[in-house]
Amino acid sequence: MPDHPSQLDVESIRGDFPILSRVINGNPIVYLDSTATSQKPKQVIDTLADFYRTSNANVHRGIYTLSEESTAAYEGAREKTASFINAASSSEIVFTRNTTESLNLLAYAWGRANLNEGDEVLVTLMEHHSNIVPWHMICAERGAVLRFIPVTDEGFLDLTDIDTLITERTKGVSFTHISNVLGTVNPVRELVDKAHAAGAIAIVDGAQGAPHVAVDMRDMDADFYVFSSHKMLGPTGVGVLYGKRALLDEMPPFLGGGEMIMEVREDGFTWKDPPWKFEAGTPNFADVVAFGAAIDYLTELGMDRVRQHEIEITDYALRQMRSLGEGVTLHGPPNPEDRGGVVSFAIESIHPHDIAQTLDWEGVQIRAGHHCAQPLMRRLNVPATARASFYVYNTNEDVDRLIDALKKAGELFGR
Ligand code: C6P
Repeated sequence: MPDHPSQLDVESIRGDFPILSRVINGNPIVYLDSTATSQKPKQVIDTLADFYRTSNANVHRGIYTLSEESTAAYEGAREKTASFINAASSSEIVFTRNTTESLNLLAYAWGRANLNEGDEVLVTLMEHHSNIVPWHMICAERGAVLRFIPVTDEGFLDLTDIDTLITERTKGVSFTHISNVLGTVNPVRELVDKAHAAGAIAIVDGAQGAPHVAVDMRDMDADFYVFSSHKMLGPTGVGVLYGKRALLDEMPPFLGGGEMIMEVREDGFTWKDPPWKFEAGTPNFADVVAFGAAIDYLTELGMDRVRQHEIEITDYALRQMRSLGEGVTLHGPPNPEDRGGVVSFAIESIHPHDIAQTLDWEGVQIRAGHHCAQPLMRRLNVPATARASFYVYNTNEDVDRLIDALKKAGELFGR
């Protein structure tokens, strides 16, 4: 039991995650890669299996019982998603495959309609490739220019020149809520307000935001906010695109096909209202329904408690890593309150891939690589980092196992 009602009951949470009883290379698993994808509680796994066992039928297409049940469950998950992020209406929630697809949808549907020669899109140097590459592609197509907000040595966005970076040429500002490498929690509302003051739209990549902190769309005022189910205890193959209704109304559809139309004629077609106009073809309804169970699970835990737990475990991890002494570099802001539950690091004379591999021998699962953030790697002047990340099921004992395994790796590599 937790010491205080404001704390997560992590022991009981761990009991919900079957994968945490696995043994890897002779050691109980320590899963420290939730930034890449989270593990799934039995409530989500069971919802998915039960859906296929009892309610499976295509949505929006049938007037028979099973299809009506399936449609109600799918649209019910949309309602849950809307209330989880305090959207004004469930019509502002479009289901996609993942964050990447949500950002591509925006780049193409919004970008083609709104970007012209000489216009600018502003992103940051700490973006994941999925918030850079689609903008490169659409800017090249439209003759627009992609610009970058720099990053300070401490791992914050460098907003010194922000008023010269955001100008009347800026049509969109797209930035991550929380960095998947540095953990930095960005000043979302400040950037949203600056974008709006210049007449630009604000797009927030919430892939590492929505799973870890309470988000409120009406408070944040972003025009679009995107995230992935699989990083927040839900199944793979479900992404969310939140958009303000007026913008979703204005924006043309991205993919065309079944179920997004009102009428198709030989000389053209008309489309449905949002969100359905952006959901062409059979959606991933079974996984969306299970995503609804993930939202229920997180809601039950309480996002404020989730955030507090991550601050505490990150604080512990940063202190333990610092105690390893010289030769250990920790990337990102020093204060855990300024960051999410992700710690990227380097150990002098051991390649990050070697760190990850030797940790695996101890059952400790971390990611090493460029984390799909090559411009940031160049800024940090490293080819890659080792990265440990934490979620609701991680404990200080997991951090201890990480530290022990790092000490062993150090000995192995003669440090
Ligand atoms: N980052 C990581 O290990 P998808 O793959 O579409 O669900 O999410 C893409 C994405 C977008 N933005 C941010 C900030 C992200 O962290 C990610 C995914 C994983 O860091 C996989 S590369």
